[in-house]
Amino acid sequence: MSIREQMIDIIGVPYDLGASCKGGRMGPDAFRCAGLVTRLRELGCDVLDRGDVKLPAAGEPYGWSRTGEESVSGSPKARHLPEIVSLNKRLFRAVSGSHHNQRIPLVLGGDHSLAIGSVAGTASQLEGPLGVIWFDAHGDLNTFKTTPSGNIHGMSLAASLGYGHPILTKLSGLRPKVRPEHVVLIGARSLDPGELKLIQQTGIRVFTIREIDRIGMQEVMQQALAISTRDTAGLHLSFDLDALDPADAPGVGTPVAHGVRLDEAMLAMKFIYENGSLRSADFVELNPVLDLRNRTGKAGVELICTLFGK
Ligand code: Z70
Ligand code: MN
Ligand code: MN
Ligand code: MN
Repeated sequence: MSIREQMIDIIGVPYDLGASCKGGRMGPDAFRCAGLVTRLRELGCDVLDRGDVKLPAAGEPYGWSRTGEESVSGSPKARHLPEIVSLNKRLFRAVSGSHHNQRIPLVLGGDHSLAIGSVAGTASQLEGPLGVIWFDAHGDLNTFKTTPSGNIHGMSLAASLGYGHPILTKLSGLRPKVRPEHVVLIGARSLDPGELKLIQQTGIRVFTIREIDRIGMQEVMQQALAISTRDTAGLHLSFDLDALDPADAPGVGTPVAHGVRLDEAMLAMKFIYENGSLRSADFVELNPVLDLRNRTGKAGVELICTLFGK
């Protein structure tokens, strides 16, 4: 397939408020240092680096919680809730703006709680339903009621589906942003009891590592793209780098053994590119503090370049 002229807006979200492990706040710059913009331009993409979505400095009246912990109506804690809500509203506007300019938002994290704003922004700009492919070692399908940690990065897919506290699910409008029958989770190997229950209840298609090993990434992606693009108006890719094997991606907060190998993930990106439905993407959970010579940042750049036609 020949390379399309693709117009990409890079949007950084340099925060790790949704994660226990700190350092993800430097993720966006680590992607940039690995040459992301230059590499995409070499492919023929029209790339604008829009800089970072930022919160006002602490102390300004935007609800920075002093303790960083909020207890909401009897539920377990959701840590840094006001900041994460504010950040996602800003990201929602940035992502919506990119679509308005006919550009593809490429959101760099930062922790995975940013997907709440990113998915909502893309969903708000499509003519029909949104399909989502979510690469992750985890499910990110917890709610305030089921979370074992209080970390909002473990709740972002649930929130996008309309499950959880209204402050997250109704961040931008009342309706769920995506329907379970259009969602695919790939690479999952660390799911909590409440997440397994929600998967059963909703029927979300999950491709575990075991299934990838059994049927191969080509078959996985054929099925994943069929599910996420059938009767949808476009596709969002949310790629948590901890989906990858820790040997290929050591720079993540919560590495989980036996992940997706980089060559398998590259193949997956190639299939998404060839499908042609991609409208937006996140690459998240890059933690340069834990990385080895930016290996994970470079892996992310290779994945992104393949996603855009390398
Ligand atoms: C767990 C939780 C998570 C990433 C950890 C972990 C979630 N399910 N996500 N690291 N990237 O706390 O909800
Ligand atoms: Mn995640
Ligand atoms: Mn994860
Ligand atoms: Mn394997």
